[in-house]
Amino acid sequence: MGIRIALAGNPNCGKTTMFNDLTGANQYVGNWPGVTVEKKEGKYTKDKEVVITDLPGIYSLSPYSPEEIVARDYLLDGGPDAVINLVDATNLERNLYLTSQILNLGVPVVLALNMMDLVEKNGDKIDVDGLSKQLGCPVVPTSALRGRGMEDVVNAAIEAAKAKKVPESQMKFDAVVEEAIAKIEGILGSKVSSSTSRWYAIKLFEGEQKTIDDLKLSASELKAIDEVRDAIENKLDDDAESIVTSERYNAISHVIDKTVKRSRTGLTTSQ
Ligand code: BGO
Repeated sequence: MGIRIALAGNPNCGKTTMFNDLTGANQYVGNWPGVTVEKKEGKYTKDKEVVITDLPGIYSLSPYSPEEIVARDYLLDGGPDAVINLVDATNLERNLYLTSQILNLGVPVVLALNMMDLVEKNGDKIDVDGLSKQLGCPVVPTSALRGRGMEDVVNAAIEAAKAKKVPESQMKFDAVVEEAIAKIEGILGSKVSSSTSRWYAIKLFEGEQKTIDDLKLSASELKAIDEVRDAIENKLDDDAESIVTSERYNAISHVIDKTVKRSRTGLTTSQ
């Protein structure tokens, strides 16, 4: 049996460049079932047993665009054996927003810290080991443009896939929000696997209709979840979706503070 690796990341993080580096001419293009979103797959040039799927470039795994739905359904439904999540390392804070969601999907993840050539050129420093500890997954510096780190990142993904090692992220929300998520995980019980329960609990806390529909929860379970959400919304005087978004950015800021040293006022995106 071959190994399936998905490439996921924000638009412009270098996914196409990396996909071309890894697959060369061994590419086939089609559509994802039922939608007009392009699906690109290819065989890894160094090992034809490894199939690489290029997911559409997205900023989030919310269900608001066909691209986001395609990506999250593929990842949640056990499509890939591992995900390489590319981030533009010159824009780490924004790119980690998607990462913070991918880490909860119950799939092995390797973070490709792409555009490291630019980070180095800018004189900025990223503590790769520290970042790996915070995110709870392997982190590999890469430069897809220069073909650097390509073999290392695929090898890390193959290893993670074989070990079925899902991330153990240290990124946590404020205690009251964590408590609410834990309560919802309790309500879910064994309806979802333990490796995906945080993902589903967060989505139910947000009141996301797609997840409510997918999980076919009973009226009493939904009522219990509504009560948990209402209590926190009242306490924090905000809606649950906004609460989760700001908690994600707070957790990301904490990670950045611990792992990134900027030489100037900020990491830049200049080429
Ligand atoms: C242009 N380092 C650097 N420096 N650049 C990179 C790297 C890297 O590691 N990886 C990718 N890029 P895509 P998505 C461009 O096209 O792969 C560059 O959306 C230009 N084009 O070369 O397309 C890559 O698939 C003119 O840059 O990303 C590309 O994820 C001037 O990042 C861009 C400058 O890569 C996006 C850049 C005509």
